[in-house]
Amino acid sequence: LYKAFIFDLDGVLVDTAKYHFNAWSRLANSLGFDFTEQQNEELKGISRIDSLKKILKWGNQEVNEENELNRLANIKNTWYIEMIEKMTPDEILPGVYDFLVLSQKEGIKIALGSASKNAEIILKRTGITHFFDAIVDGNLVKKSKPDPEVFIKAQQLLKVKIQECVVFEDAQAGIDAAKAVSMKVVGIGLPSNLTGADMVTPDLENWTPDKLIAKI
Ligand code: B16
Ligand code: MG
Repeated sequence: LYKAFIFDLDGVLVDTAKYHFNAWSRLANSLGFDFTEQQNEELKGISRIDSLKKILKWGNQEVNEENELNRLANIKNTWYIEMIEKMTPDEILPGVYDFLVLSQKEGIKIALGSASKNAEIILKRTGITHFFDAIVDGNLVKKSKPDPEVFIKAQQLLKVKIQECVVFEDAQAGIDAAKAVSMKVVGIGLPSNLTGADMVTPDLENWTPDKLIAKI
């Protein structure tokens, strides 16, 4: 029944949320304000520019010119890249590596479906690029999650049907994106943060593709 797995990156395969938080906090501080880790939850899964707009609102900063928005986003991204350039395979989240190995062995096609424009660096530094039959990231899509474009692109590149795909997501925006086209979704995290997922697990540890498929 299921022939393809589409994985989100940040929060599913690796924990880059902490680096995003660090770099955005540094930018906010340089503008004279701060925001909380609770607020940071709202930035998960959404694009860089949408994140910036939310943060500026929290700090009551009025920035409307596109050039200035891009300048600020680029500063943050430079700091973010400094951190992800130092990532190692140790930073792959629990259970992920074995789950990718088993999925590949069973002939399941594997895609990335991430909002990040830095996905390739992260996959490379953590040594998991070779598992992916298709990589769809923020450079390839026009509309960000909760729009389903990213998952539809992955499904098309893998040449499978929508109903043959299972999405793995840690953010509500991603669950909503998958559900907008009725794809099955496994939520990674806490059930309270992941409304509408077909099942939720804290991580991929101790799961095999078969065991997981039986639950959705
Ligand atoms: P970048 P995902 C998302 O990754 C992050 O969750 C989100 O916080 C970030 O703003 C977005 O990527 C864009 O990232 O600035 O690297 O292009 O969860 O979709 O893998
Ligand atoms: Mg995510």
